[in-house]
Amino acid sequence: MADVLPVSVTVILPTRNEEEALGPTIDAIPRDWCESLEIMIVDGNSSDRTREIALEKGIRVHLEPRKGYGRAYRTGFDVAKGDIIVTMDADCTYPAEEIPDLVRKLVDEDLQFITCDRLKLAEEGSMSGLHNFGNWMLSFTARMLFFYGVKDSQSGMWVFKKSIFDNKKMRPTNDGMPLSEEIKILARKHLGKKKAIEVSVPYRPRVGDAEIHTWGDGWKNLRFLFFKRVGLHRTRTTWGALESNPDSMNGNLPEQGK
Ligand SMILES: Nc1nc2c(ncn2[C@@H]2O[C@H](COP(=O)(O)OP(=O)(O)O)[C@@H](O)[C@H]2O)c(=O)[nH]1
Ligand SMILES: [Mg+2]
Repeated sequence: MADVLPVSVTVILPTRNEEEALGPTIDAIPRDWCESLEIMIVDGNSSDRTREIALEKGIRVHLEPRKGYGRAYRTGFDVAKGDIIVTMDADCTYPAEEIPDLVRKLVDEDLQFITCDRLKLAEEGSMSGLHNFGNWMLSFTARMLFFYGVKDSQSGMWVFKKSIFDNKKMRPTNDGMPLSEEIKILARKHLGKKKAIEVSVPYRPRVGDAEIHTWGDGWKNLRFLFFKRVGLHRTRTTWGALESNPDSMNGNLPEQGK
C-alpha cells in the first residue's frame, strides 16, 4: 500500500431518506489511507432508517433540520473536523474508491479545489436523456455567463481544503441544489484556474429513489445563474450550523422516527 497521507479528511454525505443506498456508499469509502478520516452524514430529518444505518456503521451523524441540499453542505462545511473536505451524494453514484487518489492529487499538486466531471466517463443508465440535456443546458449557460470553463456544473463531488472558506467570499450562499454550480463559480473566481481544477471520474446509476424534481430544480438552477450573474442572488440563512443541531459527537441525537 502507498504511504499514509499525513492529512485529516472529512467525507460529507448529505442525506435525506437514503436508507437503501447509504450503507453501500459508506462501505465503498476506502479506509486507512490518511492520518485521520472522518465520515459524516448531514441528515435532513430523514423519516426512514438513514440515521440508524449511519450509526450502525460507526460514522458521525449531524442533524440539520433545515431543508435543502445546499443548506446541508453549508452546515457540514462548518462542522467538519478535517483540513480536507470530500463531498458525494449518498446514493452510490460517485466513485468513492477514487477518494484517496483525488486527495493525493490535491496535496501533491498543491491545489485548493477539485470538482469531478461526470459527463465524460458516465456509465450507462446513470443519467436519463432529460437529465443529460438539462445538465448540458445548465453547464452551457454557466460557461456563457461566467466564462469559467467548468464542463459539469452540476457535479456533487468536490475535494478541497477547508481553509478556502477563511475567505468569506468563498462561502456559497444557496441552500438548494444551485449550491453545486455556485461553489464551482466561486472557486474559479477566487482561487483561479490553476488551483481550482476539474477532473473526470466515473458516474453510476443511482440506488434508491431521488427526491429531485427535474423541472423545478432545473428551473431554480437556471434562475440562480442569472441572478448570480447580476448580483441579485441572496441568502436566506447564515453560514454554519445552528447550535441546537443535534450531533452524534455531542450525544444529543434523537432516536430516528421519534
Ligand atoms: N440533508 C439533506 N440532504 C438532501 C436534501 N435533498 C437532497 N439531499 C441529499 O443530497 C444528495 C443529492 O440528492 P439527489 O437526490 O441524489 O440529487 P441528484 O443527484 O441531483 O439527482 C443525496 O445524497 C440526497 O439524499 C435535503 O433537503 N437535506
Ligand atoms: Mg444523486
